Amino acid sequence: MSRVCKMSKNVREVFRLDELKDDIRRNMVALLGNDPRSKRKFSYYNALAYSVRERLVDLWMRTQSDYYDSMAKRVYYLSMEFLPGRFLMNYLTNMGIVDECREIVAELGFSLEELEEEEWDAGLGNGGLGRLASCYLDSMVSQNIPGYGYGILYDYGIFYQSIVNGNQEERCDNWRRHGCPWEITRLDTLYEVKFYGRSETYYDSDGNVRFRWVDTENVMAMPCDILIPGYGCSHVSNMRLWTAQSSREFNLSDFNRGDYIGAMHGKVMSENITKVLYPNDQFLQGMELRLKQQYFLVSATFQDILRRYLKQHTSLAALPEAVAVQLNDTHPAIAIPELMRLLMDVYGMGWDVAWDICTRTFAYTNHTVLPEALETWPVDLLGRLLPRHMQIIYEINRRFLEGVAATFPGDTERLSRMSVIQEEGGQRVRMANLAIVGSHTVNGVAALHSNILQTGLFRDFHEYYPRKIRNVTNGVTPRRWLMQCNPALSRLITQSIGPEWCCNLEKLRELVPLAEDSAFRDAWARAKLENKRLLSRYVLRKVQMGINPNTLFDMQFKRMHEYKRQLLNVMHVISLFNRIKDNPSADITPRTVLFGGKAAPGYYQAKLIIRLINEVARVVNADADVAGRLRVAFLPNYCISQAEKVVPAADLSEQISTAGMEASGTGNMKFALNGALTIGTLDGANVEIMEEVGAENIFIFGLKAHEVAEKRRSGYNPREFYENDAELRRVMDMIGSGFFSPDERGLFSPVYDSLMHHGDYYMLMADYRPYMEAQAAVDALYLDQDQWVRKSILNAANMGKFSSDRSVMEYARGIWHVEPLGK
Ligand code: F58
Repeated sequence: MSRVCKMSKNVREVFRLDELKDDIRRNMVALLGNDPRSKRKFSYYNALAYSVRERLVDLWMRTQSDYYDSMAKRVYYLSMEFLPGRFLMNYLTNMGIVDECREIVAELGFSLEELEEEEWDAGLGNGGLGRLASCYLDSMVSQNIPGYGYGILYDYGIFYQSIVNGNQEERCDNWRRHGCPWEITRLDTLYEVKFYGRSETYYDSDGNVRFRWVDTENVMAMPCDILIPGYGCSHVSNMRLWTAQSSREFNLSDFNRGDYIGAMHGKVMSENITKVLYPNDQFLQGMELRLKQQYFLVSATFQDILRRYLKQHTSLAALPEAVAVQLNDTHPAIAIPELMRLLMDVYGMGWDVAWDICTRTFAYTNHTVLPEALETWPVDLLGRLLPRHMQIIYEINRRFLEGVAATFPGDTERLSRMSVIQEEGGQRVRMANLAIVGSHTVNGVAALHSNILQTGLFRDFHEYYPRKIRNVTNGVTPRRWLMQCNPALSRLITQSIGPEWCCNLEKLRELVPLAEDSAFRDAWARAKLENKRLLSRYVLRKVQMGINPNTLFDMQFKRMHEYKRQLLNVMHVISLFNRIKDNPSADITPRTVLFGGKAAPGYYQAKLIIRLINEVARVVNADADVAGRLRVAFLPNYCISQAEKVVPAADLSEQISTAGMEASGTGNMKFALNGALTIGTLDGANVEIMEEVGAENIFIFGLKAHEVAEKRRSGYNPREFYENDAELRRVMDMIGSGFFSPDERGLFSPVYDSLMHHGDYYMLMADYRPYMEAQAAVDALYLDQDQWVRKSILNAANMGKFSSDRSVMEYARGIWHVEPLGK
């Protein structure tokens, strides 16, 4: 922290702020070829971005030589997804120059906010898993842990969602169409990535059998770096994202044969690898291109890691002492056979030595227990695309099962459950099993989730490797998710307890006594109201709808998925509507219910729920009896920059997944950190949020994870709830009968049927009444603003645990075995 404060004192000098205005003008001309007298916001945003970035390059090079000189152990975070969102404000925040920059930009005739809005989000991920990776990069570099992100630079990130006649429509997210000032393309670094071909045996000079991978089709990987400044900028790291380039000789042979179009086709096909992010959340499509993307990331990354390592080491034997690789879910798990291949086939090691190095290098984080999201690849496909890897996987499995059989003699059922190869329904490679076997540590992302891994999904593995499966509860970076997104509240907090909280979130606890101070409560309420006003303006701009900042802002923003139960929220909205219609003079707490989230393009039921939200909104918002008491809106294209507007303005955060299904959740943390009260089930990290903020400051309802499991076992009958609850019955009948879709009566039958006729897998019917009761408690409390604000303060004050700084330190000490540099 002392370093941070020192930096902010002489920030003008360090970042040459006196020259910033001239640099912006210079970049307008020299880099962008624009007339500085033009008032184009986009040009000025770019000129500012380049001028900010160039101030970090020096610090970044210094950081890299620090790491090199100290021979520090490095952490590589391998992820198919990163969700950094926008960079400009994050750079300025972490450099500590937001206010200074605002002044300079004003002198040029702009507001910082309007230039900020010119930036497109880098949406290189689907949701929580990708955003977590970005929070972890921020926390690693801010705490001087030598870490790098490795991922893919997709040309098209997560699709742009628009709502047309109530339906989701997807448009391609051509986010770099007008360039991206943050990326530093390394045109001179290229690695060759191989595909297809076959594995050939030969004898080396000592007469040993060896393997080589031949007759391959090759694609080149080119890196593009994006700098990641730590808070206070004592260190600057980077994420390295790969793009696919066609290989030259591949084309040349075709060109020489005179087949120009054929050669161009090959070029286009190979460059397709990094074209587009797969938009599925919690569902894996077994497409060949997806597996290609995974191996492309892994192969390029390991060439880069080993090149860097071999600059300072003569033997690979000490790799695990110098390198820790964290696999962000199983998506990069093909890295395990890849490292084995490199160590054996390229560097000549024997199996046992190579395997020991491998298992001491990798650790794997699991983010889901949903069966449809667990990756398996058909053996045929994997064997065709990566023949040598398939051989290695078989050998890993053979040796592994030998060990299991020795520990559990005669237990063939167990062998087939634990095998890396699934036999039933055509042979497939189970990537989770491979990742567990090839890693030294496996972690879940919240206490409940890790417990479910140990006792449920990975139980056999937990019995076999009793210390391998552990927990590291997720966290979010307080820099972006409080300091940057919520200046009003941050200012108040800093005035009250000093600035240290943003690097030591536990400090927020000093706010606890202030919850009893009515002047502080007023200031807190004013900050919230200011944020609600800002959001109201945004909503008006986006969906042309006026919302009243003095109503309770009830928010559910996350990917659309049945297990997240946006439908349960809608059922509550419909119930409120009915209550108002039945008794128009009833005294009810005015609410604005806001939704946002993307549905996977092929996920029919999730898309239908978006439509339902919009149709319910249409009916509710047009009703004169309801006016002023209930409003509903769906904000299109939920993304990081939208989250930064939504999160600070929430009163109530909806975290209502079926217990046992949300691994952790991180939106829950962001909302509570910004003073929203949570209504939620005992699922994922909600359990730990309750422990931290106190059961009296959160609205917990519904079945617990073990009760959901028991109900599934003993037979769950959703109709029972329908028959015994008139209010629920009425809601269901309205959905089923076409009340919200008068022109197409059967439109929402699939929604009705999923609950009434297809078993209500996510148990909405069972949780409806408890949810309604919890919502009634919310209404009552909101009427007592003093108590509400008190609890809002206590929520934020007790969120210290959920800083990603804490999570990253747990990984560093317990899994990666690295210490912050300079300590
Ligand atoms: C999410 N997973 C979990 N997966 O659902 C959430 O509970 C958790 O907080 C978060 O990870 C971080 O740990 C998630 O976002 C994906 O998006 C995958 C993308 C690739 C296909 C499979 C799902």
